[in-house]
Amino acid sequence: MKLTSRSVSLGAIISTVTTAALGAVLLVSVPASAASTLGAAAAQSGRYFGTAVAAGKLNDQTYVNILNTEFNMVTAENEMKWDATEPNRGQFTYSGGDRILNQAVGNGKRVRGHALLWHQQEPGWAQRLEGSDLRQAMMNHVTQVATHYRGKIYAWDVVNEAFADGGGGGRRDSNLQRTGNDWIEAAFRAARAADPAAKLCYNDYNTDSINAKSTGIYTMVRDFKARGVPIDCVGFQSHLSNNAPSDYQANLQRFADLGVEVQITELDISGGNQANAYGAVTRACMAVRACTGITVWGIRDTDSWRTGENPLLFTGSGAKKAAYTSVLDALNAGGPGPTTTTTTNDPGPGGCTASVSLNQWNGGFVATVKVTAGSSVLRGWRVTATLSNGTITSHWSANRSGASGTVTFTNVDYNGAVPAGGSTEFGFQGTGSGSGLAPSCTAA
Ligand code: G2I
Repeated sequence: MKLTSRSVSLGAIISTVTTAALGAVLLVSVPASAASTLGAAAAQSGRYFGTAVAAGKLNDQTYVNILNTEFNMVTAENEMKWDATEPNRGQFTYSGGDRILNQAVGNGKRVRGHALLWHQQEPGWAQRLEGSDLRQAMMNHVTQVATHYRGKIYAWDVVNEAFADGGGGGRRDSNLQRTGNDWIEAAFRAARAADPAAKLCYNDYNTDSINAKSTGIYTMVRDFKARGVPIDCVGFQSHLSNNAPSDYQANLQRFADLGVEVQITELDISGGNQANAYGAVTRACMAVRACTGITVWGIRDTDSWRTGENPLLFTGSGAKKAAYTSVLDALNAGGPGPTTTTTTNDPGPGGCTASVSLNQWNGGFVATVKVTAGSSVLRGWRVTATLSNGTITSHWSANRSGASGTVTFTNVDYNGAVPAGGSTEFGFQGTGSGSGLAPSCTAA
């Protein structure tokens, strides 16, 4: 018997208790209190729930109210794309992207960056380039935009939609691809160098089942992991019709087993039993530990790029649809999530605390450590952490000494100063287990 706390009345639970055998009752898990918003419900298992946002709608009160209440991750629908951020070669404009980022951060949300390189929405000047001139422009674009947003982006879609549809499982032809097959890894390396704290994702559509296209991407990710190309996550856009494919979860899981996070990045579903399909997608993510969050591609049906298909969670007037309830229930039902452990010491004036968010998979892990200043400004910091069964293979936004046992991290030049009560993050990746890190922070 499966109970979801929102759909079962107290009377029904009591009658279950009085009529069922005790052993059966103990198997039933009813959360003490179910969360009432998508973001809070996802956060219970260490996940996020996000939406695409259009800067032009940030004056619409209904839109902003739903955004601020329900979501804790934001993607700029168009404003961080190449045509928006570099309309003329070497001239960067961040007004739309910054507006979305500032609105999100000001309301306690994180931001997914979308997208550094994509064959669509290239500015006209880039569409006319080829070869080494284009390659130089592409890498400069990645470096400039990732540097502008350095330290502020949770995850970047570094490369979007580079694989072809149809049976071959190969790359899509584009002027980007014609600069050489290594353009994707070159972009990931440039993005890592520019913003070492951002998770770096490959993002695509029609990859929601085990098919030739998703397998082509799977093979690329496996190769990147084997050769140390910095990739942290794969985005599954999930623009679906009718249903989630029956092997949706299995497909997410096979990527997770490569040691990357998986994220559902642009979810919308038209036709069929929409509430059921949304529930199935959400449950699939919840069942995959490395599935760190879900983003829907817009708030109300009238905000969707799929005009007339009503593929989202809110009606045009902002009312919650059946699909909303189905997603909320699935998030509240829980599932194994990215684990988060927190240790604190008493910082006192001038002191600091450290907490770690750990994404562990079979054979490896990524740890993100948050350093928080006490009641006065920090001028520098030192964090020690213990790796009893793991070895660090790479790290970012800190200096490191040691790779296993007691490992010490100190700030780099750009993140040593932390305002009173403020925080900064660094991270590392390793093989084996990252459990028991118990980081502790001292001012340096
Ligand atoms: O096409 C759906 C999505 C597929 N994956 C990548 C996403 O970035 C993509 O998003 C859509 C936006 O939702 C649309 O809003 O990307 C489209 C561009 O390919 C966006 O459409 C564009 C229109 O084509 C432009 O004419 C318009 O100026 O939106 C622009 C801003 O409203």
